[in-house]
Amino acid sequence: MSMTQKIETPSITYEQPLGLFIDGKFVKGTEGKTFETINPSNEKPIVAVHEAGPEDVDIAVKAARKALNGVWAETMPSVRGQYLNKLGDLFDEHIDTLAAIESLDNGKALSMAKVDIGLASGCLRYYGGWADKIHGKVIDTDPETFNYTRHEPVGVCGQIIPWNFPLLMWAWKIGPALATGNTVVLKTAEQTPLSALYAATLVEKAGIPAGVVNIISGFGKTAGAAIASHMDIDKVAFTGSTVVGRTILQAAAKSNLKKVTLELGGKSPNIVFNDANIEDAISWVNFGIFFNHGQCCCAGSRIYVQSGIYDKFIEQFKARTQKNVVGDPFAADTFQGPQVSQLQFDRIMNYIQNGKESGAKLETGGERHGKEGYFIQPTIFSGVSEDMKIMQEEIFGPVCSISKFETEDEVIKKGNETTYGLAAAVHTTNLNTAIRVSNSLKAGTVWVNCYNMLSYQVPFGGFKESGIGRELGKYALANYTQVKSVRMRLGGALF
Ligand code: TXE
Repeated sequence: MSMTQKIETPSITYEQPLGLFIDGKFVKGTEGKTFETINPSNEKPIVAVHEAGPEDVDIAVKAARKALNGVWAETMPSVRGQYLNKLGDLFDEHIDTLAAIESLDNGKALSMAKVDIGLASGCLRYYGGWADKIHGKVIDTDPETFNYTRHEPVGVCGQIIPWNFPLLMWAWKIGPALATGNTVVLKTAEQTPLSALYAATLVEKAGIPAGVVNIISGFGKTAGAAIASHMDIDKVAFTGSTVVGRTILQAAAKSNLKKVTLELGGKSPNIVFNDANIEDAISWVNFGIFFNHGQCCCAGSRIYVQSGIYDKFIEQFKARTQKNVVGDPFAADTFQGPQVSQLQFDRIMNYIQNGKESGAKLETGGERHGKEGYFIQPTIFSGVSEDMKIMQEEIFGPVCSISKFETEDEVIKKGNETTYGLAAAVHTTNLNTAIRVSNSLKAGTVWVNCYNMLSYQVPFGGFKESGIGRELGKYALANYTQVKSVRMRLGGALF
C-alpha cells in the first residue's frame, strides 16, 4: 500500500497522506496493518490508513523523548512561538483542504468545518504568543536565601482525541503542549484519522523539528491503551467518553503515575426563564443542542423551560428546529450532516426509541433522515421527567429533552442532579437571576443568554465526572508545566 492517495471531495481534490507521522516522516505500522475510514454521508469507505499498534507507540515515544532532550530543549521559547504562529498561518492557507477533509471524514457541514479551522489556527497562534511568557516567581523568605520557581515542561505527552472536532481537538492539545516545551504523541480517533495526517504535513512545512509532533492513527484498545500505560510518557491528555476516561486514569495509576487531564461527557442543562427574550433564547437553544449534530460534549441536551412560557416556547422551538437543513455536508445551506458512524447512529436511534417508549412526548423528528448515510432528524421530546433515560444519559446526537419548571430553586436542583458538570446555560433578562443561577450551577462553563460560545482565551473543562483540568486560556499551561523550586543559600552558617 502506498503512502499517499489522491482523494476527490465534492469541493476539492487533494493528496491524502496515509502513514503514521513519526520522527518527521510518514511510515507504515510495524504490524503492517491498515484500516478503512468510512464516509458517513454514504457509508462507503474513503481510504485505508496505516494502523499503529503498541510497538509503534513505543517508536513514537522514543522519537519524542529524543527531541525533548535534544533539539526541542535547545530551541528558544520565542522560536517555539514562531513555529506555532507559522503552523496557525498554514492552517489558514490550507483551510479549503482541511475543511473539506473534515466534511468528508466526519460529516460536518463545510461551512461549520471552516469555523473549526479558524478556531484551530487561532488557538495555535494564541499559544504561540504564550511560548516566551512562561515563567516562575522570585519568592522572598529571609535575607540569606534566594528562592525562585521555574515552570518546566512535563516531558513527553500522550494525547488521545475524539472524532467530533478532529482538528480543533488537535489544536487544543498540540498548542499548549508545544508552547510550554513538551513533545507529543497524538492518537486520533479511528473514525476520523484523515485531517490530522494532512495537518502533519503542515507541521513539517512549519519547520517544527522531527520528533516534536508525532501523529498516529489507531484504535483505542491497542494504540490508545498503550499510550495510557506507557512507562515513558509523562502526561496523558484525553478527550472522549467518561467510561474510557476512567480506564485512562487507572492505567496511569498502574503504570508510572503519569499526569492525567480528562475532558469527558456531559448532560448540560439549558434553562429558559419566563422573562427571557424568547426569540433569542430559541435560537441559542436550537444551536446549543443541534450544532455539530448534537455531537458536542457540552451540548445543551436538557432544556428546562419555566411554566409561563412553556407552551409558546415548544411551539416556536419546534418550528425553528424544523427549519434546520439536514443533508449533504458539502451543500451551501446544510446545517446538520450525518452522525459520524453506524455505531453512533445506532446508539442515538436506541435512545430515541427509548424516549418514545418511556412516555415522553415526541414533538418533532424521531426517525432517520433519508435512506443512505447516518442522518437523523433533529428530535425534540417534551414532558420528560428526571428519571427517564433520555434525561439522564448523554445521547451525543440531535436529540433533546424538555421539562417544565416553576421556581428558580427547583430548576437549580434539577440542573445539578447529574453526575456530569461540563456546561450549563441561563436565559433571562434579569441580571440578578442570571448571576444567582450561574453561581449555583455546578458546571465548568455557564453561558448567559447564549450557548456553545467557545474561545481559545477562555478555559473549558468539567466539574464532577465531566473531567479533570482545564483546557484553553492561560489555565491550560498548567497542564503542561511542572513547577520546580530552587532555593539558594546566600550565606550564614547552618547553626
Ligand atoms: O468514545 P471513546 P466513542 C462520548 C459520547 C459518545 C461516547 C462514545 O457520549 O457517544 O463517548 O464515543 C480512544 N484506551 N464522547 O466510543 O471510545 C478512541 O480511540 C485509550 C464524548 O467514540 O471514548 C478515541 O481516540 N484510548 C466526547 C477516543 O478514545 C481509548 C467525544 C474517544 O473514544 C480507549 C467523543 C482505551 N481503552 C465521545 N478506548 C467528548 N468529551 O467530546 C477508546 N479510546
